Amino acid sequence: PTAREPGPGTDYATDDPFTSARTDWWRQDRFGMFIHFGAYSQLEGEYRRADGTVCRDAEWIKRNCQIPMSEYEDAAQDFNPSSFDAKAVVKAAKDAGQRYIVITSKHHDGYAMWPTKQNTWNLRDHSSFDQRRDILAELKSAADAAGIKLGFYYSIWDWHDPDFADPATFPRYEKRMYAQLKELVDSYHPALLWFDGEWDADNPTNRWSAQDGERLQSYLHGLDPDLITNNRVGKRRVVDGDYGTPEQEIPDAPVDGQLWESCMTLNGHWGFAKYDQDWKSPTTLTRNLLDIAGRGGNYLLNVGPDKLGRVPQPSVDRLREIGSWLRTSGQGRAVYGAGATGLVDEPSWGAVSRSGDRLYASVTSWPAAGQPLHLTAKAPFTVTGARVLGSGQRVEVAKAGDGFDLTPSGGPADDIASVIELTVKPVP
Ligand code: FHN
Repeated sequence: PTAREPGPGTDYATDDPFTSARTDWWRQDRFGMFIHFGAYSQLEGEYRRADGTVCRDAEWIKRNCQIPMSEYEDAAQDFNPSSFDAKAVVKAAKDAGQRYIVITSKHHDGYAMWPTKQNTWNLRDHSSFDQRRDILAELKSAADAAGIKLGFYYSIWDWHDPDFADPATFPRYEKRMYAQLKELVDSYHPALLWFDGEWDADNPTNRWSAQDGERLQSYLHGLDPDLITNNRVGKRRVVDGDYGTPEQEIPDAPVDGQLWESCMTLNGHWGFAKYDQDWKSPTTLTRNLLDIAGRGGNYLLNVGPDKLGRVPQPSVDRLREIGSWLRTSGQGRAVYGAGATGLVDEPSWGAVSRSGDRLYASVTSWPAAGQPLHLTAKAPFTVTGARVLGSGQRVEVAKAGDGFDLTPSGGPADDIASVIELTVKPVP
């Protein structure tokens, strides 16, 4: 493989993701869109067996519904996501206030969403889609035009490649995997690679090791020194990529020694499942983002386009509402470029994040008139200013016990969360 020279000053032995210029955008942006889209989307979550019974699942439908490979391949042959509109997807992300997108280039079913040259199990060669189209290229140019970063999810685990499961043939698979990743990096210049399927606890045939992950990681850095990778490039929960990836959960406090990103679904599934209308509310989703930012993490919120490539309307609606909260009265300052405070404990009445000399207290339980919100200090600091974003409402600040009492003079500014901006000065 041809490797580019490492970027000036990039020494991966000492490069610290917490401070590296390479990860700067990722640490600032905080909020991204995950997209699960692949051959499984064609089934829209339902598989009708020969005996008439219906089995339901989303991106795991092949395995969990035990669909014979030939039948799954037949379904993929009909896959024609002709309504996939990269500009509309990017607009939905932009409207949500999401600043990066991570789309499945290949999920566990092994189906590549770009015209890979390593096999024909891909959207160009095995589908009913317009052969001139390349949705990853379309997404890349729409994202570039909108100033949004694009990354690719890539599953190491592969249900389709016959060489994957046998240790004797695994090196052949691995060679193709390296070649596919090189295609992705060279053709689309992704800002990050999001690996998955590296585990072997529940998959004994997957012998992927931490060392395999390290080798892959350094190969990728040779291809693009600026590339960011998640931790699933090696063994999960061993921090060998740039950041940890709690899934469907939010750590209940800042995580020591690790950048992290919580990935979560909007309903109960990653891939499109037509029967799942159990959508989380915009209030819950926005508050999740605030909790995550205050604990120093990122939020990767998933959409699963349908078989035609359309993002479900309930997803678009919810994303728009989160974005509208972020755009209102500069409330987005509580998220973008903000992180764990290091100064206060997380209060029961909301979330607090910090950006430089500002604390953003996002209040989800507004106090009754005249009642204070207590902030417990865990390091000494003084407060020189306080106001509610949007209303400009006066907030009285008084030293009290182990911290400060903040007493607003009126009602909440926002039903989802009202943000009190405090100007603070740590006491050395
Ligand atoms: O099995 C996958 C699942 O389908 C989905 O892609 C999630 C997203 O983080 N990751 C895996 C499970 O850890």
